[in-house]
Amino acid sequence: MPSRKNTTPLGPIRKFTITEEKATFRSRQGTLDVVFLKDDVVRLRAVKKGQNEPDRSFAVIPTGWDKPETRITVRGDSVILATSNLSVRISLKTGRIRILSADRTDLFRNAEIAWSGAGVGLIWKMPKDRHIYGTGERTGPLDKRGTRMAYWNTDRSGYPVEQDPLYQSIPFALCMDGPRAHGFFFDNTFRQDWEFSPLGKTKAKMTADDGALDLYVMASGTPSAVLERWTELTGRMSLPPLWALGYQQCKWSYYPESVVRDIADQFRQRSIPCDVIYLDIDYMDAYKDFTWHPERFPDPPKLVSDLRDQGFRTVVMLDPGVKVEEGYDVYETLKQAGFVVRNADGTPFIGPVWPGDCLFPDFTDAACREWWGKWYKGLLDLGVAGFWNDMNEPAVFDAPGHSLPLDAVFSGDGYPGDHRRFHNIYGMQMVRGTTEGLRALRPDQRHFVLTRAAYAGTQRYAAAWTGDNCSDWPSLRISIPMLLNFGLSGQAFCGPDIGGFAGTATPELFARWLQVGALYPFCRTHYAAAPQSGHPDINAVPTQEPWSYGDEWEEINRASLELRYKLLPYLYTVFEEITRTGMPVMRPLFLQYPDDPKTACIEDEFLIGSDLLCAPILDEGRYSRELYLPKGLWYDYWSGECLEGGRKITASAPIDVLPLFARAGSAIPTQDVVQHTREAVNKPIVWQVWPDSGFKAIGTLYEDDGETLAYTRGDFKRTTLTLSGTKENPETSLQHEGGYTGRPQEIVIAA
Ligand code: MIG
Repeated sequence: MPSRKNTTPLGPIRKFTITEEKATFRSRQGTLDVVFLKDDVVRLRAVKKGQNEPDRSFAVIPTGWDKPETRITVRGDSVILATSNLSVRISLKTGRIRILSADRTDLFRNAEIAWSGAGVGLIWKMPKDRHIYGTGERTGPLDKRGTRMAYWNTDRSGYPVEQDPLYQSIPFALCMDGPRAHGFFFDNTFRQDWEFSPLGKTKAKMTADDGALDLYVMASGTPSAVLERWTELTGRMSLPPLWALGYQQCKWSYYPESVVRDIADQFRQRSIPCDVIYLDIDYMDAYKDFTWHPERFPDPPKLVSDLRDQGFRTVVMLDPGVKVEEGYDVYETLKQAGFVVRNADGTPFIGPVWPGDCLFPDFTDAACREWWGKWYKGLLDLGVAGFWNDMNEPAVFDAPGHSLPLDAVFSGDGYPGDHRRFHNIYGMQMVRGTTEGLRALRPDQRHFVLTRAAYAGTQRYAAAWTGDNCSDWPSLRISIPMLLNFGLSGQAFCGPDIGGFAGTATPELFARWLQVGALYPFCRTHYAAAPQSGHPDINAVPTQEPWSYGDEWEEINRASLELRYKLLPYLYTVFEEITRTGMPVMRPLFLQYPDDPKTACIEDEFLIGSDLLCAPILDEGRYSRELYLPKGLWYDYWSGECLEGGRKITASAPIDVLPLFARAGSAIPTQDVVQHTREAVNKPIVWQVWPDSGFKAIGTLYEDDGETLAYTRGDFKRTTLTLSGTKENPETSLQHEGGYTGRPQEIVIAA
């Protein structure tokens, strides 16, 4: 929708009706429903006259919210609907909308709903100093003011740091007006385009190519409260298995079996901690899902169980395209059932991906998702621990738009539609099938699924990585704002390919990347070396394992991963927190310090949980950096030096040092280095206690069996450590909750 000129606004309201359920405003052009879902959440939904748009969402789940009390006032030519927290004012004369929070912040001012052809959009005035975050998977700056962005899941291998859009679409924004936060979500799966004028200007616009204007506005005050609402509305990740928090090693591809075994042996011989080894597409027979290459992997159960004995889990890849091949059972059953993506004329769509010509399962059909989920039985039975779903934008070779034809047809669980409507949720519905299948097959186990494509709410089914980045310094740098915005969008279990996927990392780049990568929520090295990725000889490509760069670098890389394993008890505790609150693992400073305006645009530092601050080195040849410490006292994690915050400091960062700081007043549960997560079972927890100026500190530790759902039945242990007293006479108390036994605990007080 290019400009106001070519569009038709909702316009004057000719009639309005108000019921218990909702308020409905009708104009000559369309209908607008306003529904308060909670005292601080309102939904606005507009459809064009004559448009028959099903009211259903892939993102939104039942919330259990109580319907709030709503007041209705007619004042002049306006109708005002209000709860204690939020008011929506509709001008009957113009159809324009104003949404205010209780503290009179203008969330949407002079907002106009308008249609253009099949498209729908919202144009409004935005305060000049509002910051915008979230918006899903994006390169570019942390603050999205002054940017244009699209939502259309896109496979772009070796993407440059300016690439937009990427693989995932999460049309949610977290907005900050000084310390006050609100959020909005434009729930529409068609292609969307958003544009926010730079700071200092006021134009804001979002459009979708078709469908309804379906807008949820969350006005909760603090950013953490908004994220709580947002993740109630679209769901949270469930607690991952502990091993999935360990380090993961991946390459396109490790094969044959002897290579995989050698990689595993190297990790253990060199004492470099690692929990997971990946098998990329080449483990399959002719890229056929749920098969194994007979020569490369002659005895998969033996391999997987030997790896397991060494403390490694195996994760394998599955792509959506199912090879067309007579006699191949996956293909035969899919063809027979018929739940496939179809051409406009009703014939099955066939397009090439890695296996050659493929059918594409119609994951928008519940029966298809169930069929897909059942195939995982064989892999689970032989011991495979996790699953990686790739190419699920979906990517189609040699095709216009590198995907399915726009008029391809999907069944849509009873609301059929075309590819324009279902493109952005194809990947989400694929991992939904995967995860629901795994849950049906192993109901008491936690599962790990990794996806490349997604829509809002996909964290309910899978973790995500940021696709095919590059082995260069700019790609390292943007990984920070990318992951921060990803986490603010609800996808907290995320990470990029450490070291970069395309190209070759220098030793220094890899070392610096692994240093910060050790604190990414999802910590995996991955790189492309396969002949198909343009390397004629897989053995001639420089390798990207922690030991690939010589002894000195190996020592640095080992230390990076050792830090992750030391901090695992803390990381796990932070992960458990997301499942209850929606606060991401990796947090921008403003999320913890919304009152401090200096934190608003910091995008090269971050917090892990609330107590650890990391300011990584993101440039070649740099051995110190400036960083901002929020107000309060901080400890240099390495030297224990106590530093006054609320100012910039310079940290020295020789090549083997990651600048890291602990918040005074915190207590961080750690452990001694282990080589993989299972090894930690009976090792003591070591509390690192960092007293504040009054010699107080508090921290929590969450423990459970790390594998099953027993914790949901009370089989967990939450410990709260409290420090009081004085330096000479410290007093610590440990309080426990839950029925799990837990590990022994030791306490170390810094300073
Ligand atoms: O067309 O499976 O993003 O991680 O190694 C490329 C091979 C297909 C793209 C994924 C990448 C993976 C690669 N895949």
